[in-house]
Parts: sequence; C-alpha cells; structure tokens
Amino acid sequence: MELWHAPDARSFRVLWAMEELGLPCELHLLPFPPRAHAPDYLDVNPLGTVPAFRDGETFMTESVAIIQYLAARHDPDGLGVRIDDAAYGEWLNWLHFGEATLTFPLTLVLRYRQFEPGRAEIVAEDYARWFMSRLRYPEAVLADREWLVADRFTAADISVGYALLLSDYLGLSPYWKENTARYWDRLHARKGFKAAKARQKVNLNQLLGEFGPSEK
Ligand SMILES: N[C@@H](CCC(=O)N[C@@H](CS)C(=O)NCC(=O)O)C(=O)O
Repeated sequence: MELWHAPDARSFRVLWAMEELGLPCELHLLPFPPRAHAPDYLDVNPLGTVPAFRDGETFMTESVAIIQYLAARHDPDGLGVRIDDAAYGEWLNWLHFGEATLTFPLTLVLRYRQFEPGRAEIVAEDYARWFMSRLRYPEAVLADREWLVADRFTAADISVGYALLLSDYLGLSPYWKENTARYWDRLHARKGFKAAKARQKVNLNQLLGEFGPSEK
C-alpha cells in the first residue's frame, strides 16, 4: 500500500488508521499545499489534494472512504463495524459526520484565518461558530460513552478525532466542552495516534528542498 500525505492534513486519518492496524505502507510525505510545492504530485492525483492512496489496482482520494476500506478489509470487528451489526448505521453516520459536518467548516476557518487573512474574516468567524454548534452532538453522546459507537475505538473515532486535531490547531480547543476535551485526551493518548505523529515528523525545509519551489 502507498499513501501520499502532508503533515496534519486529512491524510493523517489514513496514517493513523495504518498505525492502529500495524499495516505496512510506503509513505510519501509532501509539503503543503502539494499543488504549489510538489507539482509532480499532480501526476499521481490530478486533484492535487491529500490523501492519495494506492492498494494494487485500487486508487482512492477521500480520507474517510480510505479508512472505511481499511477497516472493512483488515479489521471488521475492531476499527470496522460489520454490515449486520446493529451499530453499522450509526458507525457510518459518525464516519461521514467527521468529514462532512465537522471538517468542512474548519477548512473555511483555515483558509480565511491562516492562508488568506483579511479577505473574508466574517466567513472564518461564522464557520468557527458553525463548527462549535455541530460539536453539540458528539458532546452529548460522549456523556456516557468512551468512544462514539459500538463500545470500542473504531474508524469513526479517527474520522471525528481528526476534526478535533484540526480545530485544536486552529485555536478552538479552549471552547470545547468537558466531554469533548476528555475524549480528545483519550484519542491522543493512543499508541496509534502517537506513532502516526512520530512518523510524519519531518523538517519542513527538508521537504521543500526535496521537491523544490514551483511556479505552478
Ligand atoms: N474530502 C477530502 C478532502 C481532501 C482535501 O481537500 N485535502 C486538503 C488537505 S486537508 C488538500 O489536499 N488541500 C490542498 C489543495 O486543495 O490544493 C478528504 O477527506 O480526503
């Protein structure tokens, strides 16, 4: 298996799942955004986004679909939830919630606060609030659960956990409520999380040097 990844981008979900599962993978670390700093990457993934993932003939570019694929193929009773399990629908819902509902608003905060400040501060502000209001759902569910679904750590926790990682990076963690903050403590104490963090550790200048600046 091969994974194209930029530190702490959504491809972190896949790296984290790989480490939880102990699966070997060839890791291609990219500077962010790859379309500017690693133009050759467009030959691998014409979208220019990370993750990109290859497993034999299978090529995928959606982080949550990839962790669902890995869970179903390699750990259906661990990271995965089987189709005939009563928790299956709820598991799918959390998987998608992590990306579609939680990560999407954060990308607007990231863009208009970090990458293009001064262009649309109101959008960043609105979507930071949007994100906080969407956190109400996991906050409520986590009142009496350690993990989101199926009474165990699953790929759904990786999906939602990544959104928490990004919101922490964006300075929103002081606004999390108690259950969410405790859940985050459990998530980043995991061996798989720490191993993924260690594996992506790279000197940014080294990465940029390797790929070279680009006009594209
Ligand atoms: N829905 C996709 C989104 C992929 C995506 O947009 N990744 C961002 C990084 S978090 C990216 O590569 N952006 C670079 C760009 O847009 O050029 C997923 O979950 O994998």
